[in-house]
Amino acid sequence: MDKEIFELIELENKRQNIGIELIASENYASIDVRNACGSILTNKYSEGYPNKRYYGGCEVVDQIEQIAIDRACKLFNCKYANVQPHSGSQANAAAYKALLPNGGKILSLVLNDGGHLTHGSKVSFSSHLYDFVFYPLDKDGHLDYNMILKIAKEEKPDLILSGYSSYPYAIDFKRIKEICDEVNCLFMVDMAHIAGLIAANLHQNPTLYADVVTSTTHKTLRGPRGGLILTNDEKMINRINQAIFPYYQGGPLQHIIAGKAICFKEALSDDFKKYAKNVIDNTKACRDTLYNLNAIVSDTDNHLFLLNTLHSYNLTGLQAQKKLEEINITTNKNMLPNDTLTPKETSGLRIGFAAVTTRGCSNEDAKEIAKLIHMYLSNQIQAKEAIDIVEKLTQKWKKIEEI
Ligand code: DSN
Repeated sequence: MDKEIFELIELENKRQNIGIELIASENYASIDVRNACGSILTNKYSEGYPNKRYYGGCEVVDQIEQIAIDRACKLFNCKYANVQPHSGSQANAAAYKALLPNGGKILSLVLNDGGHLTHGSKVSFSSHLYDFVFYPLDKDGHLDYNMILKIAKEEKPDLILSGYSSYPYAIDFKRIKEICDEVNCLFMVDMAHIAGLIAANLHQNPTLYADVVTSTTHKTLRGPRGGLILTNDEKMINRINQAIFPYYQGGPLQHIIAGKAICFKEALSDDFKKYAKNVIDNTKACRDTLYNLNAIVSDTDNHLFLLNTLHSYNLTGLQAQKKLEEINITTNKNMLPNDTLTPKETSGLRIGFAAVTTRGCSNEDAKEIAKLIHMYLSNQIQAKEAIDIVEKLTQKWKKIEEI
């Protein structure tokens, strides 16, 4: 046994159990998902796709991958899926390649307003391979569809990209599709953050409108760490498949694909629908409590909201993140719309309830967490007392290894 590593895994297990996890992109996969991901499937090479492999001995993994594809299509009500992307970034790279084989112009959200690195950041492959132009949020932090239309008419992009990393409101994909039709361009959605809410029919489904939809499987969807691509267009799925393998990736991770298949089955259940509703209710309860305590917060329609720590507590996002870590609450610093600080500091935090709701966080617990965050960031409570409250809450909830 490699004691060094297994002791560290045990330490991380302890950290996850004693902490309140409010990073909006994290969650806890079920024991079935984790067992599949830790299974002997990791031993198998299977470059290619079901029944079209470059290796022998793929008859079993062919079935696993086909089940994952079929369940993904059922869950998101679409015709074709590629379940091989190792991550959301790989999924986005392949989607761009399939949509714009010769490069082109992509209209995407200003990154500081909630876009992702692969949505045109200077430090990501995306801005090196494609010509990105951007639309901003309005002064209240909402999408302004008329503004998107105006910019699209000026810029004439080949593709409009929607789906964000820190946008707390519902997205009208139908409206963006109308804009795409008006300016005659393609439409792509990266639904990674809200995939679980879409699966539970609590958000408009982008597969009805977009040419290609990408996602991760480990955020609100609560599966293994990995990516996913969906489309209703037969020509497009062929291009997507080629863009994943052999263009960007080699051997698929069949142990993770098995975990994705299990996650899709779990997400089709009534229990998952209740879970996703609780995520939204808990997020709103925490946000409303902070608002009533006079903190400056965005509103929320989904699994996350933004807390302006600079103007609420005179702390940068980085300082607030570090301070909450002292009492075992994990969040991440996040740029706010029109932020005046750098991405390394930021003016606020992104707070999400997907993970703690999986452990059994109730609406009352969510309100208590809000009060605790407020009191600790405004120095009204000592660390020792705050840690005791965190411990009481987490001890009531499910242990990570029992999920
Ligand atoms: N890093 C993820 C997030 O935290 O939102 C996006 O990939």
